[in-house]
Amino acid sequence: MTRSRHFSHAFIFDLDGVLTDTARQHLAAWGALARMLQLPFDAAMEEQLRGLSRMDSLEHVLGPAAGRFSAERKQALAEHKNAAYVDAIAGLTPADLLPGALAALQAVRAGGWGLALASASRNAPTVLARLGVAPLFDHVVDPASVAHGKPAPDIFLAAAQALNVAPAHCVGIEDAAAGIQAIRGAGMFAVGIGSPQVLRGADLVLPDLLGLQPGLYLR
Ligand code: B16
Ligand code: MG
Repeated sequence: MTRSRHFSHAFIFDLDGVLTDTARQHLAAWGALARMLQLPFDAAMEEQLRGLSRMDSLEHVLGPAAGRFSAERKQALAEHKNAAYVDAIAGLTPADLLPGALAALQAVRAGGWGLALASASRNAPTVLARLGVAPLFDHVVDPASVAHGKPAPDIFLAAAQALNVAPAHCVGIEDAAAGIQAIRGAGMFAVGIGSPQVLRGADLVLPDLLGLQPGLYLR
């Protein structure tokens, strides 16, 4: 759904790890799958998985063992992981918004700028609804509609196009290195949420959304 208006600028948010800490539940579900398959799963892999699509994440978790699994088995493993994730997010409420998230979204709306979601997650509409913030968004990109997942810029470009705002007038906000690469590839101003060591390449890195000042990043 796109609420159509004319926007001079737009803010395009990632979901998991930015607005809510569901990155934690994604990683726990992947860790459980790796243990079930007796495959290694370490802290470095956790960082690399952030923002990747479900099937790209699965390839990463399987690593060199990926060739041993048929396409059907991979599909079943991805569904197994998703079932664990869906269970884990069943009880999400607005209290699960990360600090500063609601105020950041409200500040964008108060500024009259466009607001879109560019999450790789097919569960994003459910998560947004449970967090109580779905009505604030002008557009939510369907990740199934874009050809290439993050780190490709496609999902951010699709958001800008839906809002009819030039990429140079958009600000993207991400917690994943792959997401920052996607935003930069789209030609947008990139705000990283997390650690500057991990989010190299971002125009600005903040520890959380509490310090977000949307009006400062427009060009
Ligand atoms: P699903 P984001 C991403 O969401 C997660 O960071 C990533 O861990 C997950 O694999 C991906 O969504 C796909 O999620 O399996 O629910 O479709 O960070 O882009 O909001
Ligand atoms: Mg994320």
